[in-house]
Amino acid sequence: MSVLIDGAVGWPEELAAVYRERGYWRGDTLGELLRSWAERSGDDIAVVSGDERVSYRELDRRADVLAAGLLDLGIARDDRVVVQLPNVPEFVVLLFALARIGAVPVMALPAHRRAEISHLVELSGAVGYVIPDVFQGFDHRTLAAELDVKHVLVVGDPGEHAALSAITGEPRELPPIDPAAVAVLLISGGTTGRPKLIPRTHDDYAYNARASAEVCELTKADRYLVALPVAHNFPLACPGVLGILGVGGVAVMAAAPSPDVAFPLIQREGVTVSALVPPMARMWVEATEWSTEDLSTLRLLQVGGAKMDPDLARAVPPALGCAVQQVFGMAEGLLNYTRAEDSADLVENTQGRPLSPDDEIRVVDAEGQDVIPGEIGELLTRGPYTLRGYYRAEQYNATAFTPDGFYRSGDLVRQLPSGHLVVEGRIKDVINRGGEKVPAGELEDLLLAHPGVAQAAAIGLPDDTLGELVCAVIVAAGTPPKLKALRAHLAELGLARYKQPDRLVVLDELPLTAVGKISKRDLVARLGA
Ligand code: OOB
Repeated sequence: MSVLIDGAVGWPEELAAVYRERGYWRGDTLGELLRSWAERSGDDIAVVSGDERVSYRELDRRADVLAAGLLDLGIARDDRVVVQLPNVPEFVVLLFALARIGAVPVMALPAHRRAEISHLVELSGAVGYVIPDVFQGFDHRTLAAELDVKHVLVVGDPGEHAALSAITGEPRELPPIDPAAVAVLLISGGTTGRPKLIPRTHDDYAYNARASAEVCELTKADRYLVALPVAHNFPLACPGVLGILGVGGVAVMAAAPSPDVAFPLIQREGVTVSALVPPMARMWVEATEWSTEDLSTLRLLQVGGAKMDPDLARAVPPALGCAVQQVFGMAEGLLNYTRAEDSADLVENTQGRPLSPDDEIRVVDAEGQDVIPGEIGELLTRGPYTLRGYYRAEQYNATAFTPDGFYRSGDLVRQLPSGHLVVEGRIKDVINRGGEKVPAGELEDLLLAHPGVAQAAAIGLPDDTLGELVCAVIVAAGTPPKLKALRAHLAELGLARYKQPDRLVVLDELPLTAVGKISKRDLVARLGA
């Protein structure tokens, strides 16, 4: 097993050799890829954001200038930098600048707050934190001031910190970066306890984006709307920004995925493809009833992150005038897509099939034995772009992977003879709130910190709009707190708002399993009706 950077586990050499031989891993780094794209596409537009249009050549130049500036500042190879930017061109420039110097972005989401960010800084040992000044009413500079991180760089008004725009240097020849090294650290939503970091290498992430672009049949005529937060794997590399730049198309940045922001951009920029979570796809469909924008350029809408209702899958094409694609993916790696040639039945009723011919899929029972084909079991996977271990999580890795390196996804699926997967549920303790992942354990720990909470269980309850709502079930210590007070308490502790409970249920006692653990299954059965 190779070590990628301190604390990250790589693929065994025999498998790595196979992945190279089959052309999945081409030995390119993200930094070099941008250079070759700039040589190919020159003055073509790469990124659009508001009135700003950045050509491939200009993106390449900005990445060089920033890379030199970061080096001059003292940020070096293998250093980690927590990046918490909304959908702005600076995100793209920074991603490539860091890649060129071999420093590693930790992809925080804009909605993260002190609890998540301080954890990410600590876990990654980050030397830098890059933020907007104020985004959606939240002043990131105030949060940054509370953290123990050497460099805070701000897009916009820096206040007491440094402006990212001031980090410039004379472009220079840089030492080569190993394509097998970690390019980005993505955040897991699917793990027990605090979020884990997912190391993705240049080789594997470049393949992830390139192969996804092929499946989506992207060409340079495509214009991809970055509607979801760009730091998320889906809009970043499935095929997302990296995929569209790889074919010479245009990435159009949207400040938010809502129809009032997205539709005018689709019309103005002639957007052809975008990616959404199911609740937002539903909003787009509904908004077509009254919207006046011309959406006729749209040819493909990808929907994933949470299970899409077949009715919604059927409603997208007539309402939006485009094809729909189901995407069942995970930041850990494995991506499943429905294909253009799939029947309507497969597109509407399955979550797609694996991206790579070398994605290995097992569906196993509680004992880890393969189920009879077609039956439901846990999805295990291994392949050319699926992680072999979380970053700095040795103990956790011992159970999150099989001894032969399959990742235990925690998702319950069944596989059709065609290879398509149907997601049937999950065994991991995570709530999927409309595609946003809420690790139950993380929420429970913070609930227990409230003096009025003696015991706590966080569960997902079915919801028509979001798929699942976050429900806190507690046993009170003394007078039971109200939901509003608990939410205020969690905000005080710096938990992202999307992880806050939508509902509160107070019980005299929590049901237990035979081995004395809280039985969430019983709770969901009791409260979910
Ligand atoms: C995407 O990535 P993550 O890391 O935020 O979440 C992964 C988990 C999966 O393990 C599964 O539980 C759930 O989200 N999920 C779906 C799904 N897509 C993701 N469950 C049912 N149906 C689907 N279509 O969510 C992600 C990453 C890349 C592309 C798309 C989504």
